Amino acid sequence: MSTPRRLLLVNGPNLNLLGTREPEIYGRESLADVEALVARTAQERGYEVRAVQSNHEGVLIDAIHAARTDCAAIVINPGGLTHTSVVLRDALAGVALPVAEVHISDVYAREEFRHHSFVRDVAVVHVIGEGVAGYARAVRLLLDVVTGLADG
Ligand code: CA2
Repeated sequence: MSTPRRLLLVNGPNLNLLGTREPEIYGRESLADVEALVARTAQERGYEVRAVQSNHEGVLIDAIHAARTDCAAIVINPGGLTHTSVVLRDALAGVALPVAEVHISDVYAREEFRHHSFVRDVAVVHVIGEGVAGYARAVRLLLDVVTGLADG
């Protein structure tokens, strides 16, 4: 079966608030801006995007499971679940798709509790602290991986 030309974009809890508060940390762009940027960047390479944001862990898990059959890869900013969720990590490992982990802020320059990521070693691409533009770089790097897998 050929690889689907679709990416899943997952944004975790509180990222619906992007652009409304803490611009010094997260910038001024909204979640809609992020989703449009990712769609545009994927489109350049002939991929479409299914975007999900939720404040509920189970909704994110279900979206990740659904991607197993119809997406080529997953771009995820898990928000605070990065630092707490074995469940999210297990879901990503379980679907065995290539994953890009994105963080808008430089988590390593912030509080100690943000330095650990449960997702880090199930992701093949990591883009940390590059602002919203980091999502576009993550898409490009991830599609390089996907294309390499398809060719190999
Ligand atoms: O830097 C990132 O992208 C984070 O994943 C964002 C999470 C944080 O818990 C991680 O440590 C790093 C928080 C997302 C909350 O986003 C907001 C945006 C604007 C206003 C309030 C919250």
